[in-house]
Formats: sequence, C-alpha cells, structure tokens
Amino acid sequence: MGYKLRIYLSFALMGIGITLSEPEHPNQVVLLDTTSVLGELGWMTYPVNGWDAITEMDEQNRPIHTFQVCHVMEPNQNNWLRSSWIARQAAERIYVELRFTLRDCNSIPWVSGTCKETFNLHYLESEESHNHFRPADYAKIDTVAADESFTQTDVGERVLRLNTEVRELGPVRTSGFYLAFQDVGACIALLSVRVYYKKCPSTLRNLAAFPDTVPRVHSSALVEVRGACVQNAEERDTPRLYCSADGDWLVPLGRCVCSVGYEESDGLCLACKPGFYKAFAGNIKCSKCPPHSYSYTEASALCHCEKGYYRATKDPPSTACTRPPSLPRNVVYIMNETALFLHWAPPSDAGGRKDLTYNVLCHRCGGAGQVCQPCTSDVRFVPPPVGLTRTSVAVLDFVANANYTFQIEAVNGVSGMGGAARQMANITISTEQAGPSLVGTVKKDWSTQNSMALSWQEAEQPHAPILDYEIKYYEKEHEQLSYSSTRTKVPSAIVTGLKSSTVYVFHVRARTAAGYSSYSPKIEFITGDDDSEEVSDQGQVLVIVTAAVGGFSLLVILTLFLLITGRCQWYIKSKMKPQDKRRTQYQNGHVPFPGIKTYVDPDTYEDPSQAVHDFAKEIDPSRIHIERVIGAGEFGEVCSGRLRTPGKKEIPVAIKTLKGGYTERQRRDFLREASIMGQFDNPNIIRLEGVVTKSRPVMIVVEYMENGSLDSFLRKHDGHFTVIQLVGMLRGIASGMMYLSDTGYVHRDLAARNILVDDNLVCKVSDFGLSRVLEDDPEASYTTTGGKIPIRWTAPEAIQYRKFTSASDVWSYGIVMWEVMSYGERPYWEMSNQDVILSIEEGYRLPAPMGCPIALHQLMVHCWQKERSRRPRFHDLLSFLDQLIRNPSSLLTLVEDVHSLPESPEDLPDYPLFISIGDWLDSIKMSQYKNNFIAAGYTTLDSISTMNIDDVRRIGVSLIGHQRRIVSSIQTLRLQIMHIQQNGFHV
Ligand code: ACK
Repeated sequence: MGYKLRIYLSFALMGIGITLSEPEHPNQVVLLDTTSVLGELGWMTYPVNGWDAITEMDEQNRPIHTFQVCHVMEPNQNNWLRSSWIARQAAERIYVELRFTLRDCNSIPWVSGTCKETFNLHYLESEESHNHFRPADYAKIDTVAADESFTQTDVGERVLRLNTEVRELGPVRTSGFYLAFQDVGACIALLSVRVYYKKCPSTLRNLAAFPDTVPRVHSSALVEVRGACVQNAEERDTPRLYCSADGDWLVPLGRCVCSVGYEESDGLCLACKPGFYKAFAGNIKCSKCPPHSYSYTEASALCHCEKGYYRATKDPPSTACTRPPSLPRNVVYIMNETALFLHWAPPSDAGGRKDLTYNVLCHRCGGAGQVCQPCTSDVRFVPPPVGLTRTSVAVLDFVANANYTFQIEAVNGVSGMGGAARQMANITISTEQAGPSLVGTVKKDWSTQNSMALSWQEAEQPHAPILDYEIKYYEKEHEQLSYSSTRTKVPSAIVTGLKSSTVYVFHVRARTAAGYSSYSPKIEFITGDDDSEEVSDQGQVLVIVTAAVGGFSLLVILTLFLLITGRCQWYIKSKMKPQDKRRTQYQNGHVPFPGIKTYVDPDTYEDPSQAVHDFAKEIDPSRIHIERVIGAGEFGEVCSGRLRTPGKKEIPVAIKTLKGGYTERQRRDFLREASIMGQFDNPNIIRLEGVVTKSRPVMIVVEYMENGSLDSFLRKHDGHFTVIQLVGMLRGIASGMMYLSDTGYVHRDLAARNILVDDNLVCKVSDFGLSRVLEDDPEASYTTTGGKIPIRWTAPEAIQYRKFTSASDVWSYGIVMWEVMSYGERPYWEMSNQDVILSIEEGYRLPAPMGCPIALHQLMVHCWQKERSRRPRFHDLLSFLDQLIRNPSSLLTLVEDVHSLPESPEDLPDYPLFISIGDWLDSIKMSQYKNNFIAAGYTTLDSISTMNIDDVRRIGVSLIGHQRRIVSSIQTLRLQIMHIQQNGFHV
C-alpha cells in the first residue's frame, strides 16, 4: 500500500509540473532551502519506516528531495522527520515555508477512521548538531493543514494541489536549531522546506548608502539606520531610514547632495565632464561652460576665462566672461557763454556687459610749454564726471583763454582687470571765446537770516564797458543739484530768499559786448552770521534761537521786532503832554512799544507827591471798609476790606497802610509804589484802586487777590495742580512782565513771593518800588557793590555790576518758573548765597524740578544764559508758553524720562558733593529723615543715587513736599556722580 501511494504521489508531483526553485527574495536571508541542496539532506526519520525520503532528478539533473508518509490505514501513527541542524546566523525571528501536498481522506478508498489530514511542525533550539532525537525535547510550532487537497476539475478528474504554508518561530537565541515534522496518520508529500529570516537589504537612497539591517524581534519597533553619503556627495541633513519588521525600508529622512564638480546619476555622484562645471553642491546638473570660458579637466567647479576676458568680483560663475569696453566714439562739444557740453557715442564694443559708465578727466593746458595740469575743483561738472551713465556732461566755471583736454573713458565691471592700460578718447578745447575774468574777490557786506549783501571790485581796465554782472549762487550742501542767479548793473547786490544759517557759494562774472568774462573765484558765506547791531543797521532783526538739551531740540523763539524810526519818534514827541515828555526824558534809552505808555520813574519828579497825584486817584477814606489784617509789610499792616464807589458795585480790596510815626522819606518811599503801579493797566499787573494821602493813615488800595502770594499758595497746595494749570500761571506772569518790559519798567525783584494769585488762579505781578523794594525784601542781601539784591533770583550781571534790565528780569522769571514747577521750593535750597553765586559762575544751573516737562526746564535754562542778549524776551516766553498750552503733548516728556547726561557742563547743575547721607540731608534741611535712611540701609551717596519717589515714600517720608525735595536733590546728585565718573571732579 505504501509503495502504491509513493508512485501515485510521485506521479502527481510530476503531473502538476511544480518548479520548486523560487525567485530570489531580496529582503530574505535563506538559512536552508531543500530545493537547492545538491547532495544528501541528512534528515532523520523515527521510526525508520515512518517518513520515506525520496530523491528524484529534474530535467536539469538536479535532485528533488521529497519526504512522504501515508500510513492512513493503520492506527496510532507517530512518525517523525527531523531536519539537519540549521545555523541561525543573524536571525532572531525565523520563517519556515513548507510546500506539500496532502490527500484528503475521502479521496482514498477503503480508508478507515484512522486517516488524518494534518501534521505537526516542531523545533528545538540547539547550540550544535547532535545525533540523538527525543521528541519530547521539541516545542510545537503549529498544526499544519492543507488549504487545498484535491479539487474537482471541469472534466471530473481529481488533481493534486500544492500547498504552501509559512510559520514563524523564535526568537531563537542559540546558534542553531532543528525542525521536526510529526505525522499522525496523514498522506503527505513534503516537497520543499525553506527556512529564512528577514532583513532590510542594503540600499542607496538620496545619495546615501544604508547597510543590511536585521529588524527587531518585536515587529512594531523600527530600527533607525543612518546612511553614509556616497562618494563625492555631502550631507545636507543627516540621511536616515527606518527598517520595519518585514524587511522594508520606511520613512526616508535627510539627504546627501553631489559636491561641487559632481552631478547625480543613478544614485551616484559622477564628475562633470571637461567643458562642463558645477559651482555649487546640490542636486543640479553640470552646466556647459558659459561663453568665453573653458574647463579642461573633469569635476570642474568653475570654467576659466579665455585670455583677455574676465569676470568681475560680483559676477556669478554662470555669467559669460567679458572684457573692458572699447573707446567712446565721436566725442564732440558745444560751448555757449556759460557752459561747455561734451557729447560722445557709446563704444562699439561694450565688452559683453551692461554696467557701462563713463569717466571724464579734465586737464587744463596753458602757457608756452603747454604743460597740462589736472583741473582744479573750480571747474564743475554737471552731473559729476565719475560714473556717468549718460553720454554727455556739462562743464561749468572753466577759465577763459585756456586749453582744456578732456579724456573720456568708458568703463565696465571688468575695466582695469588683467593690468591692461586705460583707453581714453581725448578732446582738446580752447575757451578763448569766453572773456577774461573782470571781477575781483567778492565780499559780504552784511547778511540777515534770509538775505545777503555782496560787493566786488571790477577789473581796473576792462576791454569794453561792463554791461552787467551775473551772480551765481547755490547752497553748498546741494552743490551740483541746482543753482540760482541774479543780475545787477552795479558791482554789488543784495541776494534775497536765502535759507537761514546756510552756507552758500557765490561767484560773479561780468558781461561786456564781447560776451561773458570768466567767473570770479568761488566764495562761501553763511546766512545770518552777523551780530545784531550790524544787522539792525539794516532796519530789521530776525532772531531765532534754538535750544537743544539732552538730545531734545526745541524751537524756542521767533520774534520780529520793528524798531521805531526817528521819524516816528519825532511824531510821538510832537504830540506829547508834559508827563509824556518826562517819559521820553527819563526812559533811559527804552523804546516804547506801540500803544503802550512808557513808564515814568517817580524819582525823576522834583516833588514826589506830584507823581502820586499824576498816577494815583485819591480815595475818600469813608469809601474804604477795613475788615481784617492779612499780613505785615515793611511800612505797616496789610489789611483786606471793601471799597465802595458811587454808582458801582462794592469790590474787595487789599489795603496797605503806613504806620504812624513815619518820616517824610518813609512816606515818599511808601507812596512811590502807588506812583508806579498807577501807571500800569494790565490784567496781570496788580491794579491800583487809589491812595489815601490826605488823611491818616496813609493807605494804598489795590485789588484783592484771594489766594495771596504765589509762593505760599503753591506750598500750601503742593502737587495739587496739573502741568497745564501751572503753565497757565506762568503764562500770566510772563504776560504781565511783557507788559512791564514794553513800558520800559524793570522790576528787579521778580519772585514768586511778589506774585499774587486770585481765586481763578490768575497771577499778577506786584511789589513795585524800584531799588527801594529791595530794601523791603527779606531775600535781598547786600552785595560787594553796595546794593541789596535777592541773590537767588538775580542775574549775574545785576549782582556784579547792577546791570538791571528786562533781560535780568527774564533771569528772575526763569527762577519763578522753577519755583512754580517745584511748588514753592526754595531756589538752590539751603545753599549759601555765596555758593549760589559761585556755582552760577561755574556754569551750573538749577536742575528740573520733579515732574517738570523737559520743555519747561529747557526754557528756564534758556532764561539763565550768562550772555544776557541770548536770553529770550518776555514776548518770546509768552509765545512759547502759548504754544505749549496749545500743544499739551509737548509737555508729556518729563525730565525723569530722560536719563542721558546733559550735553555740556553748562547744562549740568552742580552742588557741593556732600560726603555723608547726614551732611546731604542737612544741606537740604531734611535732617529729620536721617534715621529713616539709615534704618532702610542707605548709608552711602552711591546707594541713594538710584532711589525714586516710591523708595523715598517707603522709607517713611510721607509729606509730598519733602519727598519732592529729596528726590529732586537725589537727581542732582546722580548727575553729579555720573559726571564725575565720566569727566572727573569738575568744581
Ligand atoms: O501770602 P499772603 O497771604 O499774601 O500774605 C501777604 C501779605 O499780604 C503781606 O504782603 C498779602 N497781600 C498783599 N497784597 C495782597 C492783595 N492785593 N490781595 C490779597 N493779599 C495780599 C500777601
């Protein structure tokens, strides 16, 4: 029976025409393939009569090893077939592919229930091959059944079908293993066994090589593999691939690119052939050498230029090699009276480039020897003669009667390369046509900001009468761009419409019947550089002052003053009353402002009571109702009360009284204030209601100002006002002072204590009394020159030599500004008068109070200019303050926002550099806070220099005025410390 079956199976195998050799699988490494074993397989069977080994030959005479078993009629079959030892190699997970046929039991006649249709596959791990066989040692892999056994064909024949089954085993850790096939009573023909493991086969991807890689046992984990660039390639991003459990490469990342001189071909980098180049690494192909270049070797990065051809430094390697242009052609010129125009045609060969420009060189040739010298800068070219892009140029200001040689050269990006000589087209031109220079040096007679008067000498003996002169001028900064000209018949001219503070270049030439002479030498003048006296001779003055402090610049003042002419003064005099005549007699050079009466000094009256009579109304004391005493003055009490005027509303008034027992001189001095005040009529000057002189007590009655004097008012309301409100107060004071200065009155004691404030915050100037008032002022102290002066408020020239002017009032106004912005702080704190004078002399000025807009501090500093003529006038101050009020945003930048150092020491306030915190606090009268500072750990000046108002508050200084005083002083110290660090100790 067994034999019959064998024949049958064998026949069937041939009949189905199976070719057992399979195509190569690139991602499989075969450990055993029974179809390719040429000799004995060496497999063992247990029992020996169980499985049957049959070896037949195929057409190519190669052995076909098969194993058959078919004991279907006998029960209890247990037949084992064991393979030879199979080396594991690099495998971990192993695949076994079985090809077999299996007869279904129904197809075999007479079989009993013992017939089976499956067999079992087992394996055993083993380090080496051995001969013993114990089925119990083997681990079962699977029971294998046939997918297809016999199938019915169309014609009713039964055909044996081939089954292919693959099973996995592993991971195997030993160096080899055995397979075993257990038959339990089936009819099987095992035709081939192929054992393999999977790998990701070595590959080239993105110009990188990846080696053979065995996947991980756990099929989900990928193996990351780094590739190596192929020869002549370089990495762009690290090339990587991932090896999957099935032996497939996944997720290519990164890449290599072919190096310079190499291009990609079939996954490799091959050298560029001669005549080609590749200048950059990358996946681009080699390019043919551009025109006029060559490469003789393989793998060229660049093609070299042929002889006489070049590449400019910025030319890319892909551009053709080029050469310098040929000469410009057909140079011609046209000369008119003023200019010479050179024209030429472009060169016939631009050298293969588009960056063609022209240079024109000029030589002046003259004299017997015909020596040529390069032209001086007097000869102008329009446009400039270097790098011309068009083929013409105008030549101006050449000298008459000379020969000029112009050399025109065409230039491109490779001109001058290869050391070739420059080639120029020459043209020589005689300027004989132009007349001789008939004009001598031009001089400036005077200038204003916008005009200039010039004059010059004409040639002593012109060949022909001079018809006129042409003055040519242009802004020096914009030379070559444009120029202007004007004509005159006389050898002088006033040039108008100029820009202020601008340098202009002038030159002049004459015209005779023969044509133009050449130009006079050029001369530069700046507008507005004359001093004011010189300019005011011309009848008008235009003053522009620009302040720039700490990097901020500000147009401060623009004022036009018309001086009254002599004729005007004559007219005024002829219409004058006697007291007006006195005005002119004593006005001490003051020029009255139109519409405003000149102030008359009461001291010029022989009888001072006449002055009172002239300027103040006598009030019947019965009209005055005194209510209370509000203060004490030098001469007596100051009271508040009411004044009745028949037919008018009762008004509140302040009444100054002259206490009993006064001398005649005291009476005169007391009443002189009324004589002065009575002359003024302005909303920002305290108004005189009248005087009581004919009864006792002598009184001066003025309008009542609800808020009293400005200094104490501000101190009482420290920090209560907006900047705009403060500026509004300053504006009122400036307006009152402008009025006073227009009348010719110099206050001499302008200070916040002498300003009164009403209940609408309107500020009015008060306390008039000329030098006498200083006697009353507790701030005034005697100077070396004998007078009594309020040092902190007074300009240096007034302190030094009693030069009191409206300009010294402006200085005081600056101090008032500082008082206002610091809410009544004492100027220069507790510094001694002597220290104040010294520090002012050294050039230092009060720093900005805290919270002070920089524009206002700049204005203060402007008022404190040593040179009094440079200080603004009250008109300027008023218009500037008006501008600030109109543009409140200009007040937003506070001094605290600007941390840079002042630009010059003149801008830097300086006070004694105190050595200890205690000394410092003493000096600013804040000694009571010594312990607060020490308790908070502030022991050195350096340590306090960074404190701000919050820090000061935090250490326990609760009064706003004190916080302000301390922080303001810290600010000054900070500047001093920084200045000393940068410049050394200054004082
Ligand atoms: O600061 P005060 O309140 O304002 O105290 C002084 C004091 O008199 C002595 O000068 C006050 N004072 C002076 N003139 C006037 C005035 N016209 N209206 C209101 N108070 C005045 C000043």
